[in-house]
Amino acid sequence: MAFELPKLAYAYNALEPHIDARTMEIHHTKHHQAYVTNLNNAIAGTDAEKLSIEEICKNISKYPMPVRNNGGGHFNHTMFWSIMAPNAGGEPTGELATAINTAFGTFAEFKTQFANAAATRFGSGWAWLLVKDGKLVVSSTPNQDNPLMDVAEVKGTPILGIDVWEHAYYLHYQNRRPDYVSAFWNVINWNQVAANLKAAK
Ligand code: MN3
Repeated sequence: MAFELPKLAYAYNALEPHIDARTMEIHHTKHHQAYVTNLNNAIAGTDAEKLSIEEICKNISKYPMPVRNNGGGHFNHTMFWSIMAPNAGGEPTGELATAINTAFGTFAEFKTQFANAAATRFGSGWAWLLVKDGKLVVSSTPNQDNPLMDVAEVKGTPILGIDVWEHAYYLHYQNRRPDYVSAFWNVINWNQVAANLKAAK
């Protein structure tokens, strides 16, 4: 069974004005589709065709670079679409809020650390909130790597991620990555992040 581009749960313009429709459409139909197509080509006829994308990521050092780049791209974008939603943002509640406060002291401090990880990732990559040894931590990865990968500097289960490749923001924000990261807080689907936390534990 080949990997497939997931459908979005909302329209391309649903995250405006924070993320514009044109960026969403190109990002989903061109960038993510290319990762899916190239991943399927890279694993065609190999045992990896029987594995989940998570299983592939966890042993990524055993695969050639096209699987790492495109498999990471597929996992990362699938999570990215799901942790955003229209009429979202605000602050998390319940267990997720407690876990963030336990790890970072306050929600504001978490936001500072996450935004800093996103801003300081040089070139293309991702910033993450992940579960590591039962605790929440912030990290970032280059290219399409992610914390599931056995090659990651900080390994764990990601529950929230932001794409800081220029293709994620350049049409609307040009070089202003910090403005895009600020806007991202308005579209975070905390219910999905909370579900991701539950699943990770
Ligand atoms: Mn992207």
